[in-house]
Amino acid sequence: MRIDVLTIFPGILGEPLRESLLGRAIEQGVVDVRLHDIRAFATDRHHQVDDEAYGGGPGMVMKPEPVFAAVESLGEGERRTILLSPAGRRLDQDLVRELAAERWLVLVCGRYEGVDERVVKGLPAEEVSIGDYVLSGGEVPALVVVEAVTRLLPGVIGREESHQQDSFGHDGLLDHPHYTRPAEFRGMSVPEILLSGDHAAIERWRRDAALEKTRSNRPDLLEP
Ligand code: JAH
Repeated sequence: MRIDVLTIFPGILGEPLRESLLGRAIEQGVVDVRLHDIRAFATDRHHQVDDEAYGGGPGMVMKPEPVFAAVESLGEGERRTILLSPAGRRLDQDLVRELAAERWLVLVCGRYEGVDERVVKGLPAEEVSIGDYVLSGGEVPALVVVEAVTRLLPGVIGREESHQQDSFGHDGLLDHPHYTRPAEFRGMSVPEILLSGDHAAIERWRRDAALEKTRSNRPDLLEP
């Protein structure tokens, strides 16, 4: 899969993309992530990428021309273009799976008070939000999309870890609690059953514990 990320701060993404599972996936060529500096596509003397808002008010707006020029520099092809935006469709594991099935994604990161609406209308771009909170730009959300999508690509996660996806993915529950050594830590014991070696009983305990955690932390996930 190819993912192009358009941003005025490519440095925010550079290092995280080189680390850990994501770094390995890129190195192995499972995913081809390309960073592009939107400012390099501004044609004026000062490479200006923002301007005042029509209608007035504080804060600047990201200009459309450099964004369009950056997207058009990528060439043509079947792809999904996404603008990370607090006004977007909420990212969840269903959308992540949908995106992971694509061949090519283009992620546009806004800054300032927001991006000129003609980017949404004209590119066109789908708006995607990673949650209802305010950030300073779309770079961290873009990294979230890249990581969530890359984990699902064939060959990125081995058998051991693939179990983990079921926790959120298929039964729609939170994961069960996890324990490792020591069996007692600061007066807190690991549930006996997990030390019993009775795999059927452990499986039942994990189901119940997942359901209980979901009831407690995310009752909304259990609603019909
Ligand atoms: C902030 C452009 N869903 C989280 C999110 C995504 C994008 C932005 N904020 C929050 C954002 C400023 C400018 C995008």
